[in-house]
Amino acid sequence: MIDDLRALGEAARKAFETARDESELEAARVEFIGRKGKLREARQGLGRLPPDQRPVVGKFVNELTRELQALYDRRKAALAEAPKLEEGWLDVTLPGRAPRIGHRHPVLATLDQMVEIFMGLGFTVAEGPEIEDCYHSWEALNYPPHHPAMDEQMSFYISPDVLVRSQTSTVQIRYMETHEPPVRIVIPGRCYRRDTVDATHHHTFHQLEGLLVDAGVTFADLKGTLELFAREMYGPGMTMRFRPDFFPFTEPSAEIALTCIMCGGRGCRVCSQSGWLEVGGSGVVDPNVLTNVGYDPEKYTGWAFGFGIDRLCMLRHGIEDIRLLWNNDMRFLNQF
Ligand code: 2U9
Repeated sequence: MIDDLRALGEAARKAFETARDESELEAARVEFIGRKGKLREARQGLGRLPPDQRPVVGKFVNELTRELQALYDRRKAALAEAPKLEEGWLDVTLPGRAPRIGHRHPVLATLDQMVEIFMGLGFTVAEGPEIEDCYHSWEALNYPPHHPAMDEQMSFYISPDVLVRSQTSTVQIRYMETHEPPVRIVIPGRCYRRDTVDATHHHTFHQLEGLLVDAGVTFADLKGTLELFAREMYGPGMTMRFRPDFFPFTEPSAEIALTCIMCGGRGCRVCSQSGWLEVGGSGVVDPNVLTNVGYDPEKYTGWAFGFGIDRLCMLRHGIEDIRLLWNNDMRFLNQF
């Protein structure tokens, strides 16, 4: 009988210790120490034993019952204290989930590279608001009232005097209003135009403009600076072409073209067989603009330039449709 009880005790201990949740533990309790459980049966069988064995076996049954009841209580408390295990087993040997590491958008990476080159040339970065008034957008930049050059900018108006900026030139005005020469800044930033979206146009795009104002500054400095920039950005074989252009805020003004990045200047479909790609504009700051910000145009001269960053990014990577940059398709963006 004692041997049977020992085996029963072993089975009960194992059942309590390995119960994985409260229902398994409850099933073990009912089986071994419940009102109709195996220990109860054993206690009822005591009467059939020879009288001299009853006290020994009875004591054994009592001790086993106490031990198993204590074991059950401990296991029940342990399961109650580990609610996380109820939601599923935590397998600490599983490899963790690596956080997804992002990367810069190709347009911003292009912008950073450009800014870095100009910082190496002694320029600092200035920034300003994307929502502007008409004074900083037009008047201060020497646009005569109702001049058709404003139509070219295809601006989004919020009210008759408030618009989202169509060029970062507004920031140059704001910077000069609050700083004295010498000025040597680049302005990277987002701009907006009421353009119909197609493969080469987007309503939201990025510019990098630069401005240098000091005593004795000439157009030759502008050419030297931009040529150096082009070689830093695209390699020593890169050349720049300047052709006369018109902007209300610069006089003289020049369109900037680069040796075609696709064909190296030999002529291809991307550059319409010309060997050149137009990437921006530049010029000597109009004296009226300097006067508008309170600088003496007899004392100071300056030059400015502007690049379309999205366009430079497309050329750099051979991207043929600007929409690919902005529809947030990670399969596309992850290539850069
Ligand atoms: C001030 C004075 C002069 C900045 C300039 C351009 C010419 C130009 C284009 C580049 C590509 C616009 O995004 S784009 O289409 N920019 O052609 N920008 S001169 O000249 C300035 C700016 C501010 C006060």
